[in-house]
Amino acid sequence: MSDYAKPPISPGLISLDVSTGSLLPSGPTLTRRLSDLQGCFKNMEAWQQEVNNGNPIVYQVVSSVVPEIPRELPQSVTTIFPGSCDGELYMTKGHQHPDPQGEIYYGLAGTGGIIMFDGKQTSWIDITPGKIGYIPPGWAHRSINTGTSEYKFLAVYPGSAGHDYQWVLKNGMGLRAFTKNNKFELEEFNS
Ligand code: M6P
Ligand code: ZN
Repeated sequence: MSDYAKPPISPGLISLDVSTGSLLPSGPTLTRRLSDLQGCFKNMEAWQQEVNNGNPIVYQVVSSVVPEIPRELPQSVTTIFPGSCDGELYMTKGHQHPDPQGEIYYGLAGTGGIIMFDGKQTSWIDITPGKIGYIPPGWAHRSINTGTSEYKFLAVYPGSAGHDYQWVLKNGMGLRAFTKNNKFELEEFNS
């Protein structure tokens, strides 16, 4: 498996293949199956059934060799596969940054969006290839594939930011994204 580079890191070029979502050179790749998204989907029975019945891959994250440590600027390419669980669209776990730092997501392929939540206000941003979504400090963020093909985006974030998943499990994300009768719908998180 590829690993992160060890500081001090030399200036370098990274090639991004948009069709495969791969980086060269690349760091670790993370694969999240439906079972890794425990507590994320509204219909927990449907989630459990689909975990028992094949446990599909929901998304993959390919990291660059730049490590998640203070003052570095890591990047990653996330591919969310198309799909839904009882209508709730495939998504990332979603996280808050323990060190409140901003982040950008740049759309590479497919159609998707970002749900953001600061504990009070919610926001939805559509992402398509060429669009940049800005995540301000203090806003938890979750990505959604709203289409029928793979949704890919590049993330760039400060190495000190970190990932707090418990915050999302405790506070929710403000909104949920569904496909109903082939139409995209956003609903209040606890409706
Ligand atoms: C983006 C970045 C990563 C994050 C990944 C998956 O690539 O924000 O830091 O890990 O999306 O999101 P999550 O960690 O919420 O599963
Ligand atoms: Zn983040």
